[in-house]
Amino acid sequence: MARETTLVLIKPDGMRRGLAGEIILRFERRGLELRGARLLKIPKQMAREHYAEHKGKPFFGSLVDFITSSPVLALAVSGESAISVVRTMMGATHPLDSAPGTIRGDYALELSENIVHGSDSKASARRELALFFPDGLV
Ligand code: IDP
Ligand code: MG
Repeated sequence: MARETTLVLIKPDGMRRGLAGEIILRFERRGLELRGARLLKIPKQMAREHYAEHKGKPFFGSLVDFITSSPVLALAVSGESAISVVRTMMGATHPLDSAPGTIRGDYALELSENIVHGSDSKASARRELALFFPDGLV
């Protein structure tokens, strides 16, 4: 048990559909705390860096194109076991496998447009938070 901070991105599809408020509400109601928020259109090079683990996979190019297609909301979300709690709240990567009650299970159907990103480990969270919040958190 430990307090953690994780990076959440409300992806371009989530922003275009006006779901940012609902998603933030879910995290806040769960007891998680916002320690950073940044609305930005991700530059291509930054997207390649963010998704570096997927470099070389067939969907890498379309993933980078999609995440850079319009603004995202980057959030630093803190709380007890925040990394795994947020992943559980997001649901499975493919929305068709995501349970009802999860963000993807309630709002998405397509793998490539699955609304949210959340760091998948302590190492990823550290790396991704540094990329999106280079000046640190409040
Ligand atoms: P995650 O977002 O649940 O951590 P990852 O495996 O890290 O899932 O993949 C990053 C994102 O890339 C996914 O959220 C999804 O939108 C997209 N993606 C993953 N696998 C595929 C695929 O096989 N084809 C197309 N897009 C994919
Ligand atoms: Mg991932």
